Amino acid sequence: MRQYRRRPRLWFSGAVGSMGSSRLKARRGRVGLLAVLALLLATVLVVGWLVTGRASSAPYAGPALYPAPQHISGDGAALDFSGKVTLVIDESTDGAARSALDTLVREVAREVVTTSSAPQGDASAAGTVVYLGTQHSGGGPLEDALRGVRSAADDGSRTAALGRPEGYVLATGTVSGRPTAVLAGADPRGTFYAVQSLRRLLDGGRLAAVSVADWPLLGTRGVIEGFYGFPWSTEARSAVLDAMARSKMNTFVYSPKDDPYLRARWRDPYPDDAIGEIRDLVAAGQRNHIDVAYALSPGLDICYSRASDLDTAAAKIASVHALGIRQFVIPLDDIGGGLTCPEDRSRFTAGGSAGLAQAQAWFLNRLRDRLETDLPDLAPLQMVPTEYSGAETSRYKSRLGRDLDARIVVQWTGEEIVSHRITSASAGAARSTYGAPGKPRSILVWDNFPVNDFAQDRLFLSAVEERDGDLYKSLVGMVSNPMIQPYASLPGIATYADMTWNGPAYDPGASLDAALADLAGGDADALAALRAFTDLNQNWQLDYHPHPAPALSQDVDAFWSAYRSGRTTPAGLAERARLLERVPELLTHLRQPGYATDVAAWSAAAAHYGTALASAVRMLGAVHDGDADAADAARSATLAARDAAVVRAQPTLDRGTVVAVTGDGVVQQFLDEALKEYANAFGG
Ligand code: LTM
Repeated sequence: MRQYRRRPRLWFSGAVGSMGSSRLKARRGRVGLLAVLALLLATVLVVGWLVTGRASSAPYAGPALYPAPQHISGDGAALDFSGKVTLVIDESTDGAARSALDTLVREVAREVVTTSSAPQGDASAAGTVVYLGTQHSGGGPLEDALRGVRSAADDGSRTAALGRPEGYVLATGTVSGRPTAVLAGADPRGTFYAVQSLRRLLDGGRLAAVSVADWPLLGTRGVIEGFYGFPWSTEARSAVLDAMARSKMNTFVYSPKDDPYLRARWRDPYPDDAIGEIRDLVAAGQRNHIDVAYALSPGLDICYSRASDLDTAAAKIASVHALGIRQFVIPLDDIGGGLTCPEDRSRFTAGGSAGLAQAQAWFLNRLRDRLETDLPDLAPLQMVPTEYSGAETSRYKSRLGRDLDARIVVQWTGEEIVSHRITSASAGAARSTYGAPGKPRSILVWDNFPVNDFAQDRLFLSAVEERDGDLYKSLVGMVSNPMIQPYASLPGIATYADMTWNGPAYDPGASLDAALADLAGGDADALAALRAFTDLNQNWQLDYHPHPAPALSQDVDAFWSAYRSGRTTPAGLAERARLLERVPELLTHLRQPGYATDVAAWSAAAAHYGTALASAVRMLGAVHDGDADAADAARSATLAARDAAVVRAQPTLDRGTVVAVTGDGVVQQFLDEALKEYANAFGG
């Protein structure tokens, strides 16, 4: 069992000023590096063969693949996608995968030809050939090509990948003299994921020699829009689903607490405009191989035993099913602890919370049976219990576990509502707690990461951490409840995808850094700003984080240590301050323009803190030089910028306009200490 350990996160501590280097130098370096790698590769292969008597895989040397695959090697051939590319795609191949591949290849290739059979004749005429399809046992061009790019060392993992749900193989090589890539899925979704991996691995128009055999460890991986506050817009949901697909997530649960037709007015049918939004969401899901689940939350005023409420819930579900939704959840979280109607009080007599569990199980079992008859194509029904956290038993949980149909999946948030850690031991215990004797319950984690509805003045931009790597052994899935700000949630969601795809290989720091680089889309200045801004907003678990703003803290510590020992102060802090001043503008260059809008109040505060830091550094220089006038002017600028950073600027749905809090107190502490130095020198 591997545990994600919390450790100082200093991923962004590199000099913030160094951006860009000579392309020529980089290319020369790359050629040299390739020669060394080729030599190494040959040595490894020969030694591997001599020692084991079997073929060994070559190390892969291209861009890193996220989520980390189960198996990747450098077997095969490097391919050029910048010239002519021939796509060989059987007509039965998944539409989303075809269209994703077509779009991707057209971004880099000079000419794209699509055909359904293997190219014949002159080997050079087809350019680079790409086979895409879902593996059929019956054979065909895809299977022939897969045999053609066979790698003895990778045979076992390829067979494993193509035998598992959502698995895929991406292999390169030469087939009949033609440079060839084969993208083969175990099923349509796996085929789509092969294309997503190709997207990550393509470096401009080049693909390094690579052989990937991959599959997810956890079945359900996704996002639950389950927070309080402004529900996301249709455009934002569509952007989030597109990003989820790039990270191979497969589920989006629609459960915004402030959609009235889902909770407060759950009995009312959706009006046309609102149902249109759900229709758009389903379309985004279909385009991205993401199952959209709908959560109906009747718990505020339902009468569990009343036939008309059962009919209404079934009808509401049917109305959404008509849009193409096939997964349903009944969240009963955050409701009162009692029964609201006299019929329930006289029927469910177990007493207190056990009576509530009895009523809920009664209703849910009937709803499940009804849906099975009326809508037989549904995924297993899911529910969120009223006591949805903690693996310890209670009267409510044991009654629910005993009475609730064993086929209903329970959503659970871990040991706490916002769980610092989620361990396999606790997930295993929850299976028993919410199950019947001898029948452990299927549990899906509703993970309150990186949700900020309980602290709407904050952004939580860290990677997900401290989830056991082997949780996939105890759970059917995990979904992340994100922030009210959809675009700002994207990097955190990407780390969540990495953690759920391959828990044992998950590295929070590397995963977050890759997500930020992806969002910056190759703009080095924007990436530097994004990293500096992310650093200021790390403390998701408000009461817990031991390393506030780690990179800024490192610069502050280095500054004080030099200043107090009379050495020349390092440039890092002043450079970071100048970068922070540019954050609002630089964030508008990200691939997702919505990010800058989402975080506008926080990035404005960061910019003011940048000005305050820069002014304070100037003030300390003047203090050191004994220049009272200069110190005075810098002090006034420091105070003005500090005040500007704490104006009310962030609107909320239910708490008015709040101050956007950033920097985890590190800036304020630096300013306080700097102002003390001024006071010691000049009084005041
Ligand atoms: O976590 C659950 C099951 N319910 C609510 C969420 O809707 C809310 O977003 C989070 C965080 O505040 N807490 C809850 O209790």
